[in-house]
Amino acid sequence: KAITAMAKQSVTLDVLSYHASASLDDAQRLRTLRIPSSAHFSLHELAFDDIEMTDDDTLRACLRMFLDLDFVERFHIDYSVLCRWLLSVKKNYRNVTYHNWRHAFNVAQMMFAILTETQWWKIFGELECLALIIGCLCHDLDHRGTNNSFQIKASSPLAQLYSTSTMEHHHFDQCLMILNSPGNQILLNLSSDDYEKVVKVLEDAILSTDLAVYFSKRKAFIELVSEERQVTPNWGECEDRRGLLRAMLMTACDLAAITKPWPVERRVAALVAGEFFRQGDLERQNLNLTPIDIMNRDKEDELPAMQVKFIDTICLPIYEAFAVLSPALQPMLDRVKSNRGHWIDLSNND
Ligand code: 5BB
Ligand code: ZN
Repeated sequence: KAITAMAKQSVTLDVLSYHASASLDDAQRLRTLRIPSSAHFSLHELAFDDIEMTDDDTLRACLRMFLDLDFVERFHIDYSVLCRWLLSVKKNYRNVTYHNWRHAFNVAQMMFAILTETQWWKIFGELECLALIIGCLCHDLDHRGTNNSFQIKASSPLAQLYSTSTMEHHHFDQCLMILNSPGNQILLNLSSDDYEKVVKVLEDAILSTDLAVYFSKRKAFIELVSEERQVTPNWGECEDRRGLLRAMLMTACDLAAITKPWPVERRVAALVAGEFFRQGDLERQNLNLTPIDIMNRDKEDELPAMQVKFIDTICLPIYEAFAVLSPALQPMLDRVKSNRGHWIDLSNND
């Protein structure tokens, strides 16, 4: 698997050349838009749905989150630069069915809602909250609608660059590139100490969205929750505990479609399935492989049963733990269970 330094450099250049910054004109236009309150957009709602929002609304909602969490004042973020950075982040998502800008926006909104409704923002402090929100917005940057195992099977340039957490390393790279692009440097006014801390937390947050990382940390998290029951103010003093909680929060927000009211969950599941099936088509056409069941269009009827398995093996454990940590998060768990009932019903009706 090892490649020479020179080959790696050319792969790096190939991968990095996709990056594009938003235009100054677009940023100036966004800068002049009025920003409605968080209540106007229902940004504190765990059952939030973005379906009625325009793209401009999603950008204004992001600005509202930055303003309400006090990031703009606290970190002396230049507002025009923030507008341009947001537009660049949005622009570096592709038009894939599920892993697009709307998914990133929904994940960030869920992080905002959890941090505010549980008051956990006090545990993390402004610096880590900033890294978490940036992390959510950037965590799937330049996703191609294909997963890590596809990159490996296709020997894609990305897989040559990173053999594990392939896509997640790439999302983080893209995130740093945008943060370092002229006119997009929202962290420019942080001290070099604070900058390094934010980038470290950001890297950890984005890499934590690899499900393999979730599985590796889950046991420790569930043990911690069974010992501690609730998040107490002294969690703020223990970096290990906070780190584990941040990683699990990223997964809980990433998978949060499963915690939404049934009409939202049903709609989003169809988008996930559409993206999986497209990867399956590519595997058949380009790699001459038979896709696994979840990516095989011929197995579409089994989708409800797959969702039940997804809920039981991946989702229930994490939302059960979060409902223990904060009663404010119980509604998420309740809706996962209710959605499970709907998927069970659908899996029986054929
Ligand atoms: C998930 C792990 N994967 C490597 C193999 C398949 N499984 S699964 O059997 O639990 C599965 C999950 C099977 C089918 C699925 O969707 C069919 C429409 C899902 C599934 N995954 N369903 C969902 O509603 C959602 Br949301 C997801 C998450 C999709 C993103 C995958 C990347 C996760 C990064 C944390
Ligand atoms: Zn994601």
